[in-house]
Amino acid sequence: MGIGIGELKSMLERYRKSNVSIASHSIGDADFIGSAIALAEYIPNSKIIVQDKISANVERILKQNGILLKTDSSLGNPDLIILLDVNNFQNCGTLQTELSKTKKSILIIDHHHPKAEERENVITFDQEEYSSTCNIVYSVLKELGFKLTQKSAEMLLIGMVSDSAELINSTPKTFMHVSEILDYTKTDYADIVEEISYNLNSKEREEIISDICSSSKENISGILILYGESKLPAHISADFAVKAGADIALFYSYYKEEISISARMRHSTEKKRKIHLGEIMGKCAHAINGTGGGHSCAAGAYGPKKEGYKDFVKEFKEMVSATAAVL
Ligand SMILES: [Mn+2]
Repeated sequence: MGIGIGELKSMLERYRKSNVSIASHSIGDADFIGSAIALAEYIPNSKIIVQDKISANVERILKQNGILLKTDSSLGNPDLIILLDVNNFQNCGTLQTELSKTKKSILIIDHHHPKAEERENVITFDQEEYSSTCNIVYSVLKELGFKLTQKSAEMLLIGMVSDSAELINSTPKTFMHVSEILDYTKTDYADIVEEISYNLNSKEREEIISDICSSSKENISGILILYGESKLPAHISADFAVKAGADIALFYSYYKEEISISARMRHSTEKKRKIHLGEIMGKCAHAINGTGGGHSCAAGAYGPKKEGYKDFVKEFKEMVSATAAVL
């Protein structure tokens, strides 16, 4: 069942004193963590669920802000499950099975289409007029008259700015909320942008440039794909490759005993081709015996089977080429 902001407000009010588990897609990003921290402040008996890991960049941001985030890896036995920044169970990594089976009430708060799980126990707030989940959570907490701490408001701001690619993919609400929080926290916008950027030193930037130069480049029906190894975390090379001109970038790096693969895509490519990287990464993840998922333009996968990367790329390219063929 779909609801509007008024119903979302009364639902949160109703569950304020309840036990709530707040979860999200696999490899939580700044939008999930920002909105989860703010919501957890409103609902004291809540816990934030991270089923696998949060992105390296968000870990760094938390550390820089001195936020020690307490998380749990399983849903437990809550009165309500809130899913933030995701509108289906497939993208929820290892939580997928549990979410599909549970009879507990699930509230989805998201800003992505196409939507969404249609089940008896699922209530959905999913509106694209918000450019991030942080914008939705900010709106509803404002409606509730809840005063956030400075730190939580800043985390919401970071989520809003990073999810909108520094306000490029924005709506009128994005600008209104960002300006209100900047005013409330007395933060400089430039500091926030710097905080979410990677802060790379010259050696690291040299590595990125060399990884992008030595990556494979293929043009599939007008879509320029770059793929290869990244010595830094893969999402950094993928981000830079898109900034350098790739339509889609797919990079891998080794992380402990795993291979971690990141995909990024230009927003104009998403609009023209209707490609959803999160779905594709989820489908290809079996090649590395792992899991994958994420957003339409930013997604990841990881798994233990390092030698599966070639098969992963092959399938990935086939799926991209299949979407192009439909046009
Ligand atoms: Mn988001």
